[in-house]
Amino acid sequence: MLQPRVKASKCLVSAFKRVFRPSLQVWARRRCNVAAIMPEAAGFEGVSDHNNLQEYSVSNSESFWAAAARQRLSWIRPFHTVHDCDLSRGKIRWFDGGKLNVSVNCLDRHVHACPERVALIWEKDEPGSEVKVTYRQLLEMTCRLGNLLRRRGVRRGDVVTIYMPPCPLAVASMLACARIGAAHNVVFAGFSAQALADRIRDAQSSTVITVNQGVRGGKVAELKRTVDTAVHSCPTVQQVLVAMRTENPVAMTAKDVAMEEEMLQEDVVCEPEAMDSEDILFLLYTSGSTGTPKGLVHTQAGYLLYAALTHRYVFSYHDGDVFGCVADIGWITGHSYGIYGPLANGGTTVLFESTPLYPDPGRYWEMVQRLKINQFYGAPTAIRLLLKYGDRWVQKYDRSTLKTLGSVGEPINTEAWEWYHRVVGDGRCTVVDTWWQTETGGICISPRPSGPDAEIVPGMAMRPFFGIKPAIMDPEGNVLASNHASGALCLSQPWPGMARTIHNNHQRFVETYCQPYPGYFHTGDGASRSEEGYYQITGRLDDVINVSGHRIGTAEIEDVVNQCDAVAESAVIGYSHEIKGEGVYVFVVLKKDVEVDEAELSRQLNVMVSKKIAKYACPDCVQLVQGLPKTRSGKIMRRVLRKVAERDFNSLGDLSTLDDPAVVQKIIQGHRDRSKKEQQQQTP
Ligand code: 7RM
Repeated sequence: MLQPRVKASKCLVSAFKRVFRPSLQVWARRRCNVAAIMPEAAGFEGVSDHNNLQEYSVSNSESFWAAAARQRLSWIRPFHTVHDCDLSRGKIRWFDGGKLNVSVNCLDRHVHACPERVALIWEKDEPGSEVKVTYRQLLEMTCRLGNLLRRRGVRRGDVVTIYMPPCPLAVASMLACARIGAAHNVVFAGFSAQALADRIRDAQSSTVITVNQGVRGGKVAELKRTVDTAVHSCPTVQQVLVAMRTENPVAMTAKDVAMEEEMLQEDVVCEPEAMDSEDILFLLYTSGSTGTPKGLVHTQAGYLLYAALTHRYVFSYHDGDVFGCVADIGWITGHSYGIYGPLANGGTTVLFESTPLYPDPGRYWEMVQRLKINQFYGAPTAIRLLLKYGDRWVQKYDRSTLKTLGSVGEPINTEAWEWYHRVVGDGRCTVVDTWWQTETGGICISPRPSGPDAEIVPGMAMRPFFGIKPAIMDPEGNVLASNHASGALCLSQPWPGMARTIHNNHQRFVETYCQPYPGYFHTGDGASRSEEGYYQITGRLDDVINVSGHRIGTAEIEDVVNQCDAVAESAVIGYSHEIKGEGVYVFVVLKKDVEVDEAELSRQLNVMVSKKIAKYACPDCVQLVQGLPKTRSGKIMRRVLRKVAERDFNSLGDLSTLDDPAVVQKIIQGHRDRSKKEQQQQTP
């Protein structure tokens, strides 16, 4: 679709002013208001508050995104078409005709404006040893690395795999790829050699960038050795660039390149490639419902614009703020809110190398105090973990710089939300539960932006971002138009940040996201819309269970279970039940030093669930476990628990992404012991 041309001659404008002066004053007032909300939107007619700006952004998405793209991004050549999409075929194109370079947008333009501004604060594993990197320094690093990659044969369109912990050289590696037009493929540095090899092979990478060793939670990880093992089964790999995170030398092979040494030989100026808007910026692998991970593809302009805009407006990021996203760079959250959003906005962003418990449960808040963090963005799983250790670890530290607290990755239960708000934020910070996916590129639903006084309901993502139009579907594919509805969450129109395809498998992209509800983007999550029109994410669709004909989100039950004093964490699974269709199976991790047996806990939970939800939602089975099977990003692998609950122990599927695969055997043993006890009780 072409951009509308809106240009009136001067004399026409003055004639218009003479006739319509009174109404023009009203318009000018409005224009003034909206500019305070979002300067990009100044000039949108009839827009005066967040609500009508949101409506405008959805019904005039071309003019909305055109204005945002022109004002937020620096273009080498302007785009001629805002969007050209056909969701039903998985055709998604934004800003065609435009050329730009993402690294220039994230670095050069800020170096021109304020070279000594801090771009990165590298919060190394050992508290108090942080390293600050200015925009000038980061540009220099990026250029040297860009030149090195070019000299070593990396070309526009190649895929470079990055296997590094969060550190400035990892960011420079990503931006160097962007500078020379290569796509990066960051693999979380906690993945095994096999998982890494699968991803290198699927991406057909010939270059890998890594570090000699990683350091996390006081422990050393032999990352280079893991890469060596992976590369054995990756015939495409020709070279491995090795940076030194520690001083310990590692064995180097013929393929290995001493990265920092060679960087020193390179020029500090590196000509940026002029990239087309729809060229690939990066691949990022994520798990689907099958065993094979999918390499989601994000492109240049749309992704960057969406990351920048959401970062600014969801978190209310202002110039000079210090943004603290604790997600690893190996996940989409690290990409969009650890790096691209903040850097596109000329912000200062924290790269967190450690863990929430190192050296003690006060780490996050000690860091907040020391680095004067203004926005903190983390995951509910960590919040629940820290909550267990009590308030004193938080209260020890000055958190008065905090303004916004963000939550991402999974539903945040009310208890964790309230603790985050009351204890961490002293009841004065804005808490934003942000819903989005690797596929969406950036935040799609969250309580902000909205008026500063707009209500925020605990544990609810609530409001669609600009340009996002959610739809709730029934199983037959009908749009549920009224409020007070629940069903499959779809997004009704394309937005610039969405993934374009799955690397080498567009068919799978179309089948997974576009075909279930033709014309809509299928998220795979369930959601409900309240009477007030607010959205609540109920969890993956496969997590919605049906008990005696009643629908219930496992997250809703977990919410209640987690309110039980004895419970640290839980996972609720639906399993086939003779009479009810599906029964409720609860896996529970107890708080430290709590002693209660399964029967007693089961009784307590039944009372609580029937009181807070309904009798039908009561647990049929409660199993105590030492730990839940979690991926390294902290997501519970429900698929495994479902298999256990179904006694299907022989087809557990791919466990390579689990943080600690040993917990699975313990859970199976616990399940067997439990069944034996039950049988003994039945046969006297
Ligand atoms: C950003 C990220 C995506 C899946 C998504 C949901 C779940 C994420 C929330 C959430 C409830 C939230 N990308 N999810 N955020 N569920 N409330 N605020 O996590 O690709 O790794 O995962 O995570 O199920 O589909 S992701």
